[in-house]
Amino acid sequence: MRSKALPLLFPLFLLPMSAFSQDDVIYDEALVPAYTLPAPLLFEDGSPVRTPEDWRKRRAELLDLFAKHVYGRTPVGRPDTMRFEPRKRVEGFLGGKATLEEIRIHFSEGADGPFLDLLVVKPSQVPAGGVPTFVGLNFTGNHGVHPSPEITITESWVRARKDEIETGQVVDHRATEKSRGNQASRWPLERIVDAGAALATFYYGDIDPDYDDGFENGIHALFGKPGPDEWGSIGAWAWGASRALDCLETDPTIDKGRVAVMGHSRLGKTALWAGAQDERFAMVISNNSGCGGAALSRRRFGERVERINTSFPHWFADTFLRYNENEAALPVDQHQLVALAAPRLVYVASAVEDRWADPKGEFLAALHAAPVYELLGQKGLGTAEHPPLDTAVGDRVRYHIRSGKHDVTDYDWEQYLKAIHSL
Ligand code: GTR
Repeated sequence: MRSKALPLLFPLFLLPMSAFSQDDVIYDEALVPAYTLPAPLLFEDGSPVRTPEDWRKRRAELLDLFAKHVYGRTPVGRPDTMRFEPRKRVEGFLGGKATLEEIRIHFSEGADGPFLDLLVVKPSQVPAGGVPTFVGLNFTGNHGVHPSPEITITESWVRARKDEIETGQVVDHRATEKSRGNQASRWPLERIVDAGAALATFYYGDIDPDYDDGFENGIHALFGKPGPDEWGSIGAWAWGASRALDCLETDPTIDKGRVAVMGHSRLGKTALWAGAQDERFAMVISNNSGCGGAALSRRRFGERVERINTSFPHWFADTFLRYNENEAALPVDQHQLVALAAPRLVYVASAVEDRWADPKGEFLAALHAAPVYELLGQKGLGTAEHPPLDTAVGDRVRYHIRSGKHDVTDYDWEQYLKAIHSL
């Protein structure tokens, strides 16, 4: 199918750009500016992308544009010095139905360099061919995904929210026993294992602690301070997801053809960028990823480019700053990031109360990624209408908007489990 620039006719309320300041958050569709999305199926020179072979070239062009202008280039692949150190194995986990493994992925030769601690929980009974597996990035440490004392508490620096300090879950940026299971509602291990799938999760701060320190620590310190168009934290976390997959590839009980990358919010942005770059991921899940994730930047609804670059200067490449209050100049928009998952399954999930993340913008990105899927002989969303609440739609591009707030819930997991089993 041929595509051309997509003129989208949204209510035109033309305010001069300078009238927007960081404090003028748009929560009213009438204030969304008119915009034209860059076409996924047009090369930068304006010529059409007509065949799957053309798409491979266009894909490379788009990856390069996202690297240069948004997330920064990833300067290293899999390091030669990387090694996997099994540290723990527990049979009969979760009342006998699961096996727990902890593996430390070292990125440099000595034991002092940066590492990633991977927690793998899989069903005790593994069919021939292995289990489908979610690589999920977590916010508080692997011990946060379940209260079991079998899970090792992270040694890494952790962020400290006020409530985590007050309840003694975090002391001096180190996690304590009290933080066990503090993210458990987002990681229904029993449900995942009962559905015959595995979870491989790691703490994103192992790769890069989530604060703006001029890239003195984490993986950036090992590979050198990034240049203005090199990886920020999202790029680094995405790289970590690929290294987790390197490790899983050595495990015969994992079905290599059915590994999904999954993240919520800033880690949903990360999952999209990881899946865009690393085609070994058979499925890409963006849970409430918002600005810099699945939401279209040009809509400027909820969080927008200037705000995210100001609040989190370390997440993106410095080059992304050029687009503060200047989204129309971006050579890409986020539907093209979603399209970079094609022809693999991509799942974009929104929550109705999560207006900061612009659920409609997330839906439209999924919708406008579909032409690429169709070119590759796959079905996209199957509807141009934003679906009703709690109704999953789509085929290789899936979407739902669930009731409730910015979070990961059982409803979301139910859909992700169905999706991974459809592969
Ligand atoms: C918010 C940020 C969002 C989202 C979220 C999260 O403060 O504005 O872009 O990433 O954090 O990751 O929880």
